[in-house]
Amino acid sequence: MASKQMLAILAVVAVILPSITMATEFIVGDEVGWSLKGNYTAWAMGKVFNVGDTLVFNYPSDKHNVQKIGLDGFKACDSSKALETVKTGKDVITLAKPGKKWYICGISGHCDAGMKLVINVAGGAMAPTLPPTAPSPDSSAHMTAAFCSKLVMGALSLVMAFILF
Ligand SMILES: [Cu+2]
Repeated sequence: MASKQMLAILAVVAVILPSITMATEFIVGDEVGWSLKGNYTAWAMGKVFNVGDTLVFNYPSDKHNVQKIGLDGFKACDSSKALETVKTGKDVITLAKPGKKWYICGISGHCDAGMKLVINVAGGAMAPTLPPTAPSPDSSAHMTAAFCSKLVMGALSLVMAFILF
């Protein structure tokens, strides 16, 4: 009986946990960090970034910095267009909104040498920016359907758990 209860609990956890947004911490460049040696196109490839996740930029604070920038500034490596600059050497940036984000190193020549990162942040099921009226038919419909199916699955698992208990 004990093992059945364990299974029931596991089933509930397995279904409910993924529906809670779990923040992922991404170490930019992994062991290379934020560096002239990094290839941030390759690093970002295949990764899924969600709202609430964090980017960690590790680097010697006297060598580099991190600038959030728009597409034009990113393309031109023009640090004068930076929206925000951080330079502690261990900068943690929380991805607060979905969409494309561009980052460069603002030290002269570094962006051109490859210290530039573009990512696409996915909405996530818990995105707080759902329009209150007239939601667009496709995207929010999918989101709602996915969310509902998770709720139903969660409820079913709970019922199952109660029966087994
Ligand atoms: Cu740099």
